[in-house]
Amino acid sequence: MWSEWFDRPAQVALVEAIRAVAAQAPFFTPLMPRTGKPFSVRMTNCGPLGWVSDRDGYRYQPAHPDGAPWPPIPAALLEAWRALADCPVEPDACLVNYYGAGAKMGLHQDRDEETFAAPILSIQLGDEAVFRIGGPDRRDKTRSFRLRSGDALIFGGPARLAFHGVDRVVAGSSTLLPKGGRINLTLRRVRPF
Ligand code: MD6
Ligand code: FE
Repeated sequence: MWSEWFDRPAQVALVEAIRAVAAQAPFFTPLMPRTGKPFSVRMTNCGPLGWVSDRDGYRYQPAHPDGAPWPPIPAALLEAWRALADCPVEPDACLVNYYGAGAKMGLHQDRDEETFAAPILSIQLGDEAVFRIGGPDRRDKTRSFRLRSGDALIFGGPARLAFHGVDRVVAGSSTLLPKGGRINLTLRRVRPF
């Protein structure tokens, strides 16, 4: 983990870049497969592929549920990937999660990608998260720690398939987003290389 890999001006610039992404690809509320229960986290994507979830299941697809292709991944994020991911190919998906008041994410594994050879790069903006991580089995012991605005984290090697989730977001812990809340960006490689 790199604490504050992005300094405050870089965080401000990233928020602007994400606003531009969301202007083209508005945040949507994903639904749990089968039950149709809404996630508390709102999502959008940039890059050739984007992750979506609805009654039909979880998947990556080239377009927003509205039908428009996802906008490109902002240059500053691709730069961070090149600096941190130790991966010979570019990411082809970037999931943007927004946590408003009370939003959280249950323990899960990221395994919808077609390859697990690339790591996932996770970037935090805004309010602090209490992040929980365990092992490759759901029953493995977990531990939790705080992720702060500007932090960057690589999920690679054995951690690539570790169960993880967000217990809660600490309201008022950052002044980056005027209306509060937390943005998490995850850069991923979906297609094999
Ligand atoms: C979050 N992050 O931090 C949720 N997944 O809001 C994830 O689910 C995640 O941070 C895979 C790799 C890194 C992550
Ligand atoms: Fe995840």
